[in-house]
Amino acid sequence: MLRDDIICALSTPQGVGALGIIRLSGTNSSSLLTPFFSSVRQKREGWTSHVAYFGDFSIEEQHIDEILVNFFAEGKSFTGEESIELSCHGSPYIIGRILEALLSQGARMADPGEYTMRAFMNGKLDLAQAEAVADLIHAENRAMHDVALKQLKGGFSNEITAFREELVHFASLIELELDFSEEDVEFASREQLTAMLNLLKTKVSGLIDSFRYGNALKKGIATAILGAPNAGKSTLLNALLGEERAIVSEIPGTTRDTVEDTFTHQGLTYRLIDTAGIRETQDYVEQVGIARALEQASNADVIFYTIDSTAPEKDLEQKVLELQEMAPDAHLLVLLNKADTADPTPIIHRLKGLHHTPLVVSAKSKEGLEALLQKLSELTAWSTTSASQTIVTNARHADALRRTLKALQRSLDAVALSIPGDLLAQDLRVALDSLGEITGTISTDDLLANIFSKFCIGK
Ligand SMILES: Nc1nc2c(ncn2[C@@H]2O[C@H](COP(=O)(O)OP(=O)(O)OP(=O)(O)O)[C@@H](O)[C@H]2O)c(=O)[nH]1
Ligand SMILES: [Mg+2]
Repeated sequence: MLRDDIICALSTPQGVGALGIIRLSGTNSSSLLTPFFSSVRQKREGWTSHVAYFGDFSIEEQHIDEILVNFFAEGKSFTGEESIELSCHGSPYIIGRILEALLSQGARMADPGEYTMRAFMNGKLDLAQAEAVADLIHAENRAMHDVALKQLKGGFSNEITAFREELVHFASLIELELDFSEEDVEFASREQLTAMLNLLKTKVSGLIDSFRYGNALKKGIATAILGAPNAGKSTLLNALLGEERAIVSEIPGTTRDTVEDTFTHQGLTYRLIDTAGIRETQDYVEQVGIARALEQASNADVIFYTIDSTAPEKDLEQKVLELQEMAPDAHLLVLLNKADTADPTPIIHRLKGLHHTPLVVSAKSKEGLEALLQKLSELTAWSTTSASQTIVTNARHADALRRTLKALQRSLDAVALSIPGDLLAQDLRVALDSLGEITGTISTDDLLANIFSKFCIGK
């Protein structure tokens, strides 16, 4: 897949801007500039890595722009190849002329993600790190930024590599045994192998568990507001978003469809979803709305079950239990709303047996909302006591880890049942390969094309 031609692309956004940055990468890419670039310093000193050269860009006597050229020597650049970063004024005309000139000298427009793919192919980054580049560009909150940066710096890759090293050690001993199969020798202690496999299983499971959180981080933590009609759900949505996003009225059944918007609090992005009030109804549209509300509940990471303290449901204990059953993995927060006009104490007593400490709020006067946000942060922050310090945010990695886990379990079963070494070796190999897919030790052209096609052009 690696081609040795010179690629170029605009790395800054299309359109008018203060500056535009054009990147070139490939052997001798600096030579493409020779017919167009005149810089006193460059003429005097030649090209030195990591030096910026100021000069004029001209096409056949026509002066196009004053530009700044950063030169990166082979082996010292992001891609590992000789590279140029050319800053010009951000006019689409200027950028168009410069790209045209470079193409006329034999450069080719880069494919999406091709710079990062070259960096991977040249061993500057592994695959998980390359994917982190895209995540870093798209990170919209502090948590995603932290995870992407850690992954880019190789934290996750080091963990995977350490897992593989443990496995390689035993896999090679088992394979050695196969070479001496006539002699019935055991190089790999089955006791140590079992201990190692169990430890690895715990670590891999921890990473898989972190994906539920990582996925929520990436997409926004799904926070569904549920409750009876008129409980104040839409008022709460508006209060948390700080805008009049949903219609509020004293008529029960105002919200018919789900209304969704995001907000960021303490570095995490939440997808807040207002839903139709749940009740028995003959109205078809309302029924569909309620079905959608329940669907949101079953997919939610967090549920705000909102109760109108002035008119609590008779069967609210039952409702809380039902919700818990419907979304066993979700964090359920019971909110006693309209505390500005009603005393919620009797409801607090009713809920005592359910081990749910409700939060007393008023969506209208905003009292208790700070405490609600605080509680939300506590529930959704990645606990430092979790099995894994690393958070998996990539579905491809989660899939490879699940396959690793299955292969580890099969290996453990094989050891426990004293199954012949060749079958055990095969399972260990599957675990090794699945882990290797994450960092790209094992990769196919299709996989790489799929990953890098999702990148921007110029990255
Ligand atoms: N006093 C008081 N009134 C509130 C509070 N929250 C909401 N209300 C009022 O309660 C009524 C219903 O509010 P909504 O936010 O539309 O209620 P909802 O739960 O979205 O209702 P549906 O969409 O019909 O399910 C409105 O008249 C609000 O002004 C509150 O904290 N205190
Ligand atoms: Mg509503």
